[in-house]
Amino acid sequence: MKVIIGSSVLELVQGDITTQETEAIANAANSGLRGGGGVDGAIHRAGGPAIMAECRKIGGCPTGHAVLTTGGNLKAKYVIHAVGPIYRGGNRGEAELLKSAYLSCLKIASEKGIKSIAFPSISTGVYGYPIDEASRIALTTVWDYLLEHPEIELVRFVLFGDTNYVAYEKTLKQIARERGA
Ligand code: AR6
Repeated sequence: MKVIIGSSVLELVQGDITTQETEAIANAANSGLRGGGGVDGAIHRAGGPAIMAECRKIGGCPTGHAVLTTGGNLKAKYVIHAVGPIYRGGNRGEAELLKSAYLSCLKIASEKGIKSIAFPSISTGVYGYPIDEASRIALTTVWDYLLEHPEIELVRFVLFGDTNYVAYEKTLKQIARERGA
């Protein structure tokens, strides 16, 4: 599914983020930037040791923020490591932190002149964020940002598996309807 926002494209695809040819891909990292399972593990495996070497130098990243490294052996030139919140019921500032994780990535992309970026569904795996709520935060944050930042031409959400894709598609359709798009 694809939506045009101003002069930019917001797109949902089902697939593996490590094979994307966008200029940057975002990672769902932990605050120690130590690598792990899920999409983080997949990105480090596919991108090779140069990514971890830079993560070690950077040392860490607070929840709700993001940092940039090389893409190593990936097709993407950069990885933007975002740290989403662990979901603890929803009353511990999770929504703001998740929004801030996406915004940090987008701001880094704008500053670096990165025109295309792919996102995984941050926090909805090991970190347990319910996907209906998380997808609404992810998609509204990106939508609002693209309205103000035409320098980013493409944002692609790469959803792992059918269920995740369907959840994002449902949310994006709702948002588009609400916004008359
Ligand atoms: N491409 C796209 N999405 C993927 C891929 C892939 N190759 N592999 C998994 N996903 P998670 P989190 C999806 O757990 O919840 C790690 O250990 C997955 O299906 O990767 O933010 C880190 O080191 C899910 O929809 O990230 C942290 O410690 C989404 O990516 C912690 O997990 C996010 O799931 C972060 O947890």
